[in-house]
Amino acid sequence: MKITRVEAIPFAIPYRKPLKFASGEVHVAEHVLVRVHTDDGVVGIAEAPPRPFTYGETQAGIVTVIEQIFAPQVVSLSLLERETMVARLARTVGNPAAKSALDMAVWDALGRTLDVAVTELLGGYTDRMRVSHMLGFDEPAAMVAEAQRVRERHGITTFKVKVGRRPVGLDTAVVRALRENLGPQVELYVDGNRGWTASESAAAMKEMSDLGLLFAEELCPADDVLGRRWLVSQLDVPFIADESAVTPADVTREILGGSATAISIKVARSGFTHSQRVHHLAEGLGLEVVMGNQIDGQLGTLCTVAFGSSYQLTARRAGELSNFLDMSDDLLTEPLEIRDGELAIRPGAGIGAEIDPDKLARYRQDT
Ligand code: MUC
Ligand code: MG
Repeated sequence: MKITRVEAIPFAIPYRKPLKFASGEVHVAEHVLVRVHTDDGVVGIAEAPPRPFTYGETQAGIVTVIEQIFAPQVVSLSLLERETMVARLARTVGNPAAKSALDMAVWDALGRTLDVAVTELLGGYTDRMRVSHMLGFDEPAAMVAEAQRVRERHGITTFKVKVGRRPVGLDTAVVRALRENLGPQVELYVDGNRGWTASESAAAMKEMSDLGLLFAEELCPADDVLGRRWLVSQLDVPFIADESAVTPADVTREILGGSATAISIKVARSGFTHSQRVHHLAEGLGLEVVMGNQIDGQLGTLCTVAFGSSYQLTARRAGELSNFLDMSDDLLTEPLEIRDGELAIRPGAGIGAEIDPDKLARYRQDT
């Protein structure tokens, strides 16, 4: 069970349709495939999606920090010494996606070694999640058409709507059009990626007060401390901290400071090990949790559903598991399928994913 080698392989797969939101846009999935090899001949895998506009990481930076700092710190550790690994990686500040991919590849390797699914190792609550689809910026008619297409094809009935444009009417018109065209049954919530001020957010939420929203997420920056508290105190829906609450300490600060009342867990930035800590904290605090999406490919999505299916609290709400639908291709031998609005974990050991060698050869950027 000893780690013998860690690979960090940059690859690029274009999006069929770019995803646009208040803090950035993504046209090409420029991710890093992480492979952890052990002395038993087992290989664990995970992917790191760099999000420079949210966490400051780049694809080249992730490859470099893994190759130069993290790989030497974990080689020769056993897969069972995960807390030692966490402590060693913590000597380097930041780099959440790089650390998380390494952590998840280690869990995948452990599952493969023991012939147990990661979901069972973590908690084994269920084997599937309802799916929430994220709608990026566009004209109202195009966003309604996308939601209808996704509902028809995949049975998805929960939608997260990207907001944060100016004037706020651009976005409130979209949410109203979605409610009018999709009917009262669908679940709708909004994510501002810090695009609005606190007062713009309050005005927008007032304008949408008759639309039956489920949540509001990161409408204004958490660093606008008093403005955000003022906003959250007047809302009658849970306010989700996403990019402002990555670590258990962040969650504690945001929740106890009154700047959020619910949280998003993204395994792409807290791996399985730190996501467990965040989950346990959320459970203790009595918070609602949504499994978020860091614009993951299929491998990252499998990691999200593996974690989300592990606990009652994370499986309760629809998880954001469908961004891969907009990618032109992926690396897995067997593509993921969302059926009747649900995504199931893969049967088998670890996270249950295999990389197609031909696809990896086509998309990798280091050869
Ligand atoms: C989200 O929930 O904010 C956009 C940037 C990112 O890191 O994740 C996405 C979705
Ligand atoms: Mg968000």
